[in-house]
Amino acid sequence: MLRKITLSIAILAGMASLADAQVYIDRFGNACNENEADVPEYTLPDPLAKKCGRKITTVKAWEKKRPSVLGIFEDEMYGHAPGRPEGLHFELACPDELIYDGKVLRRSVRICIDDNPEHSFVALIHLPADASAEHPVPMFEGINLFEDALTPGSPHSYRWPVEYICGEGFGLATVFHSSIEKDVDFTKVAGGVRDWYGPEYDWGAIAAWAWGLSRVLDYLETCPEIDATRVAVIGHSRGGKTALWAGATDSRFAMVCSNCSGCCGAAISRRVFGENFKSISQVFPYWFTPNFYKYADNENAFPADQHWLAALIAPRPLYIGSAIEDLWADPRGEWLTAVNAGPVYELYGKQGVSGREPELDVPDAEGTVAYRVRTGIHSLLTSDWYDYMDFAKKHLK
Ligand code: GTR
Repeated sequence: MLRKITLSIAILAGMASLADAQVYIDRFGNACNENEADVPEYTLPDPLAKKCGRKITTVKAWEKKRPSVLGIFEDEMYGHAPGRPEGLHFELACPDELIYDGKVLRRSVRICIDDNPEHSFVALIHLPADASAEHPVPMFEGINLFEDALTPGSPHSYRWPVEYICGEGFGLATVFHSSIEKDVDFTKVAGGVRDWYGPEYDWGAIAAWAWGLSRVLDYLETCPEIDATRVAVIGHSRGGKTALWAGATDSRFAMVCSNCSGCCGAAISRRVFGENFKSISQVFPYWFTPNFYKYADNENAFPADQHWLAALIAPRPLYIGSAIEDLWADPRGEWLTAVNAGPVYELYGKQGVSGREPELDVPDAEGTVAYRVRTGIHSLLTSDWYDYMDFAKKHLK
């Protein structure tokens, strides 16, 4: 691997001034800049700018513009997804069981799109065993990138610390992403939801995964022991991009947590730092609508930037988490998204991030938008959950 990582000791200021030349060459030979000094000059488009040049100053005017903002991301990045299928129904895939010394109830639910048994995927639901209709629990929900990650003792189980989450009074719903849509080019491997729906829709895999999360939420709404008005959608990396898009497209998600989501997630694209449009659209073309490819090497032509995506989540709580060594996901660009989504939150009388330069391992979480950059690499750690949980307890309890 040609990645040359230099860990600056002055890491904090370092978010602004990683001095050493760093370039990552992806497998298509694209050079991706990881040197702050080489970030090009750019002008961020203002989500509150009106066509006439004046500025949006009211919630009403923003909500009038909001569908067109959503439309930009549908048309140009993630693609259009169908709505809730008419034939949607749910079946228990196996009897509920109690795990973790009886403290956690585990349920496997088959989410069936229609009457074809192959058109279905399984969601795993974990609930505090004492969840009840009298005391319905709030939830976290997200796509799971490793099929075994919810198996106690698996090497990936640290990503979803079920016992901790349920011990805090929250439930957790996960779906293995590839059971909704394969994480490979569907023109080469069929059998995912985009294949079931056919070419009528131009959605990429991220939109398909987000759509799947909405269908799981449809199920959660049927459970009296779950409070479906308090569901936080969470995800790491491609799962973080998916969580942001799910939160943008489905306002039933009451909170969004994006962990190390990077390019086409929480990172400002115009910085062209770390993974960029050219690289992501060549390495992962099937994540996006084909219309997106024209922006390869042309981030400035995109009619929005990722803070507009974050703004689509307003006024709901949003937590953007980065890792300082995860230059590929551009921690500083993720922070700038949190900062620049702020004015839309302020329209609703909500506070964005403080605007202080990020301090390593210190959450900036007093507002409705939170940001934190932690020590370490690209990962969703159990310790990340502590910060997301604090935020969820503040906003969803
Ligand atoms: C990387 C990809 C990122 C991120 C990550 C992941 O290879 O370049 O955009 O999504 O995968 O999902 O783990």
